[in-house]
Amino acid sequence: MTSDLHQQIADSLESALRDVASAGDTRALQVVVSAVQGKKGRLAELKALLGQVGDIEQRKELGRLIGDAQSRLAASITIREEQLKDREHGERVASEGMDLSEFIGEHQRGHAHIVTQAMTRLEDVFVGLGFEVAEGPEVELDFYNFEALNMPKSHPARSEFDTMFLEPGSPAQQPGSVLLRTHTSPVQIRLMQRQQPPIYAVMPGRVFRRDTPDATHMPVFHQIEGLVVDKGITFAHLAGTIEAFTKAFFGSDFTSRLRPSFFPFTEPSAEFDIRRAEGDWIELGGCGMVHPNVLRAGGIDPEEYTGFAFGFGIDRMAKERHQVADIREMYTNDLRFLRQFP
Ligand code: FA5
Repeated sequence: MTSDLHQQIADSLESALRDVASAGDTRALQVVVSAVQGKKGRLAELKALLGQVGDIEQRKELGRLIGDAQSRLAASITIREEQLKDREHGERVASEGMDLSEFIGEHQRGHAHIVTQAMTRLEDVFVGLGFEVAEGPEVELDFYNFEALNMPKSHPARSEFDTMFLEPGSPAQQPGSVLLRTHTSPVQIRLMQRQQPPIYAVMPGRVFRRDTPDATHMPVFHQIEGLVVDKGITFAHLAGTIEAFTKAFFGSDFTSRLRPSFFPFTEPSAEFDIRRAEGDWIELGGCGMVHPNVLRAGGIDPEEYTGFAFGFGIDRMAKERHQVADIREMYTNDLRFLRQFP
């Protein structure tokens, strides 16, 4: 009887291993597994027969053989399962993947979006004027977006920036201290903190406000900040830079004007408008002489250095340059619109 059992153990292991190896997919494997490993599996049935073996040593030995067979079976199931999962994953990826090799022809090649084009051109114009290009984060701290720009907690000008706040990322941060930047001016502070004058830099980027979309407003738009800090910088340098920039970016049939205005971070402050020969004045941005408190927040001595800063709306510049009637048109992603500006 025991030699018979030996044989049966070997046979049922072999047949179970064969079944596992021939399972063609994970579902078929599951069926095989419940048949060979379950209570009704052949090895389990053989184990139940052990009670009939009288000799205790032989019973032990047979028990060990069955245990070994079960371990080998379990190992082969794991290996087969991995193989099948790998194969099925590969097949799924292949079937869901897009064929990016399709040839769409030379004439249908894409091009940069009208706002990206404006941004690149702006950078080119300012690099041509001797400026460097810097960047800062879109998720900002209250400190950089407001506080260091001479807008302490209770400052009324804060309410002009309809701000989107984020949940603080760490328990050390106060609620309301993390936000999506409402302008590119915080990059001024970051730049001053890491670089001593002379500074001649522009800082383009995306900004966010809870503004209702209309012909000239979007809740997500783009600005380019300018910052110059050096010895002996005056308002005349600011006016000259803006005039040079207007001619270079828009062409000689555009003129610019500066209108007195107010920003907490500049003193004096002005608003910057442009127009075509026959057109209406369009507000493009704000500018002014950097407020001494802002220089101090950036670690620069206002007794030694002065500076000017500006912040223009890039989307409005693209709109004016290409005579687009409504700023929202630029974000509907209608190819018929976008293809007009190759
Ligand atoms: C500012 O954001 C100041 N940080 C600008 C500045 C920088 C002043 C440095 C002084 C020194 P203002 O909120 O006016 O200012 O926005 C500047 C420009 O961004 C506007 O003139 C306009 O061209 C553009 N802009 C403002 N809101 C929107 C909007 N919702 N959609 C599109 N463009 C906008």
